[in-house]
Amino acid sequence: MGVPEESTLASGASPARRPLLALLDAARGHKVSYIQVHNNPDPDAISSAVGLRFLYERFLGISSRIIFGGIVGRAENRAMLRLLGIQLVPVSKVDYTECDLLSLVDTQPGAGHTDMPTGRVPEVVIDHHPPRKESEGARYLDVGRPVGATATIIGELILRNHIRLPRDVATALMYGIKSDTHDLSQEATPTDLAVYQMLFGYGDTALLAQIENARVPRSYYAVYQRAIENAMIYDFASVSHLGRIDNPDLVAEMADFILRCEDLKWSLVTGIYENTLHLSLRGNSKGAHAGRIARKAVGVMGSAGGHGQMAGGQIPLGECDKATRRKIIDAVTNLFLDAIKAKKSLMMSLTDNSLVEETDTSVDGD
Ligand SMILES: [Mn+2]
Repeated sequence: MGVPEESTLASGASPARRPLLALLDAARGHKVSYIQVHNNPDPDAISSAVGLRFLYERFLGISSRIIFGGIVGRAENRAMLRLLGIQLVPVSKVDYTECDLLSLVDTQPGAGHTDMPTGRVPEVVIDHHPPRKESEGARYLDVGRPVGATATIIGELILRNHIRLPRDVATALMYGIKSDTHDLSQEATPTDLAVYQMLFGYGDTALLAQIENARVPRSYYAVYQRAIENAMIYDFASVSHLGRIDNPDLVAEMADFILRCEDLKWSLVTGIYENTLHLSLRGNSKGAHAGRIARKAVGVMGSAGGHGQMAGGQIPLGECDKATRRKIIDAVTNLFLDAIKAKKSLMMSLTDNSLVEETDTSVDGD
């Protein structure tokens, strides 16, 4: 199968084929390939890496290691790795000097949430986040396209060229698109929908459902409890600090959860994982500039990035004491509320006012 398809590809230069040929040209001839995702990778990052690895293997015979910093914490993401047989290698276990083909997906060099040697220009960068200066110089660069997921870009490269996709790769890409676009609603473009539809023919929806409904530990409910109890509403925004967490993905999950409250336009959640303050920001209005707001909230203390309605950031805390940590968290809260022009005096806890008449919940009645 490989040979005819490759020759068909090489002979054509239709607009759909051009990007794939350019990508393969950039990667061709290399021997040691690392595909790097951002720290604490999400399904979009993981699936994009899986898709790119498939392309390198299929057309160039290059096998790749998918490398990452941080941890894979979220139950769904762990289920994705387990059920689709995906192996990730920690960046601490690899030697960049051995790698002659470095590809970054769903992130770019210089991004605060991507641990990699400074100054190393990757050969390939594919990311739907806004372009960064550090990406310039990559031999193949596809950044900042207004699509909801990087998996959409990779899926399009594959499917527009009528390449058959293995079931696990297709399922991974479906989950990547679905999770980065909130089930194809938020920030999903016609391209995301079209690629998802094409993937549908190859993927396994039963497996996808199994990933999405992954079992969770009891500690997960304790985090929900903390997120709710600590959530304060200021005007039209909620801010909740989780304190220490054992999985940095929890800030994003709780930010999404709280934003469902009908009174809110913004939700900010912070948590401390391994001496770093992680923050996640979600906005639900069309013109939300979450990335810009997150950068203002972090200020000079750390780094942040994101797109329209979703953003994240990190502030290194080092060994600072409790009082200093408190000051930093207060500063983030204030900078955030100033950036969105929320009135700090209009403050109440999330669950205030939401208690409608007390209903009888006793179980020993009757
Ligand atoms: Mn993404």
